[in-house]
Amino acid sequence: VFAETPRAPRDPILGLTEQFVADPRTEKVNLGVGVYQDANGKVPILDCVRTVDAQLAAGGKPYGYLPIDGLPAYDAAVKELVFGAADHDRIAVVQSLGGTGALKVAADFLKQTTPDATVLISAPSWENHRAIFARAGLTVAEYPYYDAEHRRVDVDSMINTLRAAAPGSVVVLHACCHNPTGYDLTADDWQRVVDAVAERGLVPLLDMAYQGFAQSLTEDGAAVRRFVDAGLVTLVTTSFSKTFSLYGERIGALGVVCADADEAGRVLSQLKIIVRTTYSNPPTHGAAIVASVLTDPALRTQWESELAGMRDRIKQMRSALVDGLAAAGVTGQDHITRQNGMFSYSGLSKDQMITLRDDHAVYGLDSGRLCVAAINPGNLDRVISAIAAVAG
Ligand code: PLP
Ligand code: TYF
Repeated sequence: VFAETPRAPRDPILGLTEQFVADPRTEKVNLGVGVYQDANGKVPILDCVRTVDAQLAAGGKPYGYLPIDGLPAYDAAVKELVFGAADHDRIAVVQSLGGTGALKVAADFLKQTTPDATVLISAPSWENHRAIFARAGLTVAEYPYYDAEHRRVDVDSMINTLRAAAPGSVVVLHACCHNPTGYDLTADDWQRVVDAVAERGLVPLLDMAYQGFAQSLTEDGAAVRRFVDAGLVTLVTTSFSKTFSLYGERIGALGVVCADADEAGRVLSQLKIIVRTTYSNPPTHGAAIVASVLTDPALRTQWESELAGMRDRIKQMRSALVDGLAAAGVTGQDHITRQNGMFSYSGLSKDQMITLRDDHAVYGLDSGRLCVAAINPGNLDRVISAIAAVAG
């Protein structure tokens, strides 16, 4: 039956990691996949996570099934973190398998409720956005975002496209730390987007995989609150993969802000059917960790400081990269410090990225995206000299 099954292409990002792992060169540096590493090049285990892990192990709690929509304490904590003071009764939340799982549940729900809607994603966007919504059967199109010439967001073109979109179109927005470019909207830009979405009757979906990696938890969550405060029905997908360094635990959430509590109850009932027919109910451990940290004041404070530590380290590496490149004769790289989050659209061409990989063992994406969160004092000089060699 599968004799004619074609071989699918590798995931362009995760496939690159396979290539990196197979590379025998010892000086190799992986700036491909978006994983934060500490100053020693290790994926950190946060101290707040270690503490809760030890408590959970000592508690010896059995691994029973969670409710379909997830651990109640977790869902409540997510509402508080993501939506702040908004009326929680009109928000339907389900725990999800990371941010990706939240996007998938959202995509299936949108296909069920608005099957003919077009989903607009940024040009460029995280490639999985297109793949997830297309696979759910929705039409995917793009709105302009990145202005390569000026190395910034082309917000005027973005707004023009939103204003011309068919009412009911879904607009996928990166709440902060845009992946892949690193360029975010300003507060004024966000207000223009909210106004365009409201006036045109579009459906906003904010994907927030990096809350706290740009400025702070509050500032990075401001875009979500802007849409909610404007009275718009809004979908939010959130992830704790990066912010808790819990990549493999697959812990995230989908929140749907509805018109009122009754609508939220009906929406939740539909989301639960999608979950039940996809994986029945979510895993226990990541939710227990995140819920405990978010609800215990001391652990919460500790987490916020560890999150700030990751954020600050990335910013230091951005500055060091710009300074080092300037010292190596590659000037005009200030855009790297204007970007937020784990990624930098370096401005390097596909050919330069391939040379970087082939001749210097520095792995980034063909688009020019580099994961600056994987740069550390031990590999910084190699990264600088490699970029200087291909850009010079
Ligand atoms: N959305 C964006 C924009 C991302 O960059 C990522 C990164 O992994 C995700 C969603 C998915 O996150 P997760 O690993 O939690 O599925
Ligand atoms: O963009 C990244 O590198 C991260 C990690 O299919 C990732 O978001 C990459 C590809 C993928 C899933 C996660």
